[in-house]
Amino acid sequence: MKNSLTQEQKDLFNKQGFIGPFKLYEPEEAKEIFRQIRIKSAENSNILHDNPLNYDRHFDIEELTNHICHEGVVNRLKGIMGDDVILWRMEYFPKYPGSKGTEWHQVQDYSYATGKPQLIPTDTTPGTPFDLTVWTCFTESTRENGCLKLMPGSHNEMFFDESKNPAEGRDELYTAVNSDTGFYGYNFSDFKADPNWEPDESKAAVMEMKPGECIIFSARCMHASLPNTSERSTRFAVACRYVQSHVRVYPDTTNFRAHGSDFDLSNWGCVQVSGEDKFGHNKFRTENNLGQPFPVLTPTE
Ligand SMILES: O=C(O)CCC(=O)C(=O)O
Repeated sequence: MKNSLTQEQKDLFNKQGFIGPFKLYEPEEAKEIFRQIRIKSAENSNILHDNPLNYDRHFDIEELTNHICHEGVVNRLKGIMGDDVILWRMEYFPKYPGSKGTEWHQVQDYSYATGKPQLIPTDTTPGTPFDLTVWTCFTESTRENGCLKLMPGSHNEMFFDESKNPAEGRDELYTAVNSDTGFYGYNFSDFKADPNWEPDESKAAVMEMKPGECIIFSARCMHASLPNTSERSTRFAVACRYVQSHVRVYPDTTNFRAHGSDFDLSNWGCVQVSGEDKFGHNKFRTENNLGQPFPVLTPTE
């Protein structure tokens, strides 16, 4: 199988909580994809949820329809999560010149957003993550323009508690003014399990990356990014979030609320990027809003 992980890479993932960078696209190809994403993101006629954060644009931008199913992503995920893999969500992470860094955070079931879990696992295997993020950079990602940072080994202990109530960020607490916090409307430090604890920056892995490279990480692994202190260099990444198929996604939820947005989930569905659904917990979509099928791999590819 092309682009699967070696045993050594799987062991490293288990130790660190992340693995990469891996090249998915040549730099020139990645820059062209970014150009297309920028042009097409301005056009909302086929968008699934009309929202400023550009959630789930794999439903109306062909390059992202293909990206979520990229064999360099899916085959590596299979090595960690097993054969049955679902994409449940995708979002943009731009960092413009002058933007703040993203605060350190750790996420387990995404309940920080509303107080309700967005993921409920039903059949976990100890030591195997049920949720993984693939963070792909379509521009250069440098110390100057705000590259990603990860804290190796932090996936083994939760330093943040998503069940806490933040001082701002949720529903009526969200305002356009506080959207410019270090975490998209929230101060993630409100969720610290011990308010006096501080992460040890000297242990952080600072991930400078070329356009077209990706990192795979567990959201339980503490992650953040540097501020963009450059004059003109935008850093643009796309985070694709995948789960094992036993996970109930957006359980008992008709509307998804986070970061000042509220989306009706009626036309939303997960995408089975590998294997099959043996649980029947979730809704699925097999094509995007343009009628293009998601290009799911055959088992041997
Ligand atoms: O790109 C960033 O600055 C943060 C990314 C992040 O928090 C995520 O992908 O979950």
